[in-house]
Amino acid sequence: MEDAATERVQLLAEDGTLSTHELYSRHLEGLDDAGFRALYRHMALERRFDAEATSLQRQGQLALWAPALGQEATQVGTIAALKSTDRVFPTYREHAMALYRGISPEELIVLFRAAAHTGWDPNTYNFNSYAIVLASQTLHATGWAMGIQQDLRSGTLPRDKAEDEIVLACLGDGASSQGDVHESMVFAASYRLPMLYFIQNNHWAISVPSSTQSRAPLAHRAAGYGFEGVRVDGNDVLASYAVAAEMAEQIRSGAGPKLIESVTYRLGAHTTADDPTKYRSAEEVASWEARDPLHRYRQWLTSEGKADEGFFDEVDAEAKDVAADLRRAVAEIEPIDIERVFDTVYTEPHRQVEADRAWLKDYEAGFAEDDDAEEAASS
Ligand SMILES: Cc1ncc(C[n+]2csc(CCOP(=O)(O)OP(=O)(O)O)c2C)c(N)n1
Ligand SMILES: [Mg+2]
Repeated sequence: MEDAATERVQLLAEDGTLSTHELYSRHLEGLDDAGFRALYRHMALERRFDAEATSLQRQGQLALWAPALGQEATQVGTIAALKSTDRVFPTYREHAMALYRGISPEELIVLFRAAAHTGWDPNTYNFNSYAIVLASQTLHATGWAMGIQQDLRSGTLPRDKAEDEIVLACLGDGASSQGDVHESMVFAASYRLPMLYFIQNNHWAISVPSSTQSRAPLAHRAAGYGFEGVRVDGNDVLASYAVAAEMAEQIRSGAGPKLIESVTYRLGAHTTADDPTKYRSAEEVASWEARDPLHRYRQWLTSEGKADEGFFDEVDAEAKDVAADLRRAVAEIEPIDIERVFDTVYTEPHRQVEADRAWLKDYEAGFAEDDDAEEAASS
C-alpha cells in the first residue's frame, strides 16, 4: 500500500536539497529567513544542553539522563508548527520541545537530579510534566482534549479559543504497544477529539527494535481507528514542521485526531544507565550519524544564503552559555528531604509505604556502619 502512511514525507533530502510537496510545502511560506534560522538555533542549543547533561550525569551530578541526541529536528519542527497555547503531553525525552516552550535549564533538570517529580508548572508553558510511565500521558492527553470539547459545548470556552488549544500526545515506538494507547485512540476517534498523536519512532525501545513492536508502519495504526496517519522523515526539520502545521490546521478546523509517525533515530544511549553497544551495531549507528539532522539543515541554510558563518558562530557561543547555565543550575539545586517521598504518596498511613521507609532507614544505616569500619581501620 503506497500512501502517506507508508512513504515518509521528506522535503529536505540528505544532500541538503529542497523539493516541493503539493500538500505540505505551502506551510514553509509562513517562515522568513529569521524563522528558518531559529529552527537551527533551537536544535543546536538543545544538542549542547543534552551533551552537558550527559557529562553531568557521568560526573555524578545527575541521577540519570535520557539523551535526545539525533531527535532534535523532529522535536523542534513539530513544536514550532504549534501555537504556544496548544497543550503538550510529553514523554521523558522531549527536551528540545520543553526548551522551545521556554522551560529553563533548572526547571528541566531538577527531575534528573532526583530533587523533584517535576520542575515546572504545566499551566505556565502548556507543557505537562514528563511521564515516565510509558503511554500514561496518552490517556491524560485524551482526557484533556475531552475537557476542551466539553467546555466548548457548555460555552465556557469560546470556539476561537478552543481552536488555539489542540492537544499533542507524544509517545515512542515502544510505548505504542501499550494498551493505554489503544484506549486513548479509541476515545479520540469516537469523540473526534482535537488531538495530534506524535510518535517518535527512534528505532529502539531500550534494546527492542521497532521492527518487533510493529510489523507494519506505526502510521498505519491510525487507519484502524478511523483517522489519518502520516509518516515523516524526522531528521528533516522542514518536513517535520510542514506536516505538523498541516495536521494542526486540520485539527483546529474540526477534523478530529491525526497521527504523525516520525522516523528518526536515537543516536545516544536509551539513558545514561544503558549501554547500546550490547544490542545494536556500530554500522547501524554510523549510518544514522551520516543522516544527522543538524548537518543536513545547516547545508541548506548555507547554500540558500539564509545563514552565514557569523550566525553559526553566534549559535555556538550561545550554546556555550546554555551549558554554563545548566552547570550552574545543577550546582544550585537544593537536595530534597527524602522523607517527603514517603509522606506524599497517600494521605493516610500505608503499610507498604512504611515498609519502604524502614528499608531506606536500614539502607542508610548500612553506610554509617561502613564509615565507622573505615574510621576504625584507619586509626
Ligand atoms: C509502563 C512502563 N513499562 C515499562 C517501562 C520501562 N521503560 C522505560 S523506557 C522504555 C522503552 C520505551 O521506548 P519508546 O517508547 O520507543 O521510547 P524511547 O525511550 O525510545 O524514546 C521502557 C520499556 C516504563 N517506564 N513504563
Ligand atoms: Mg523508541
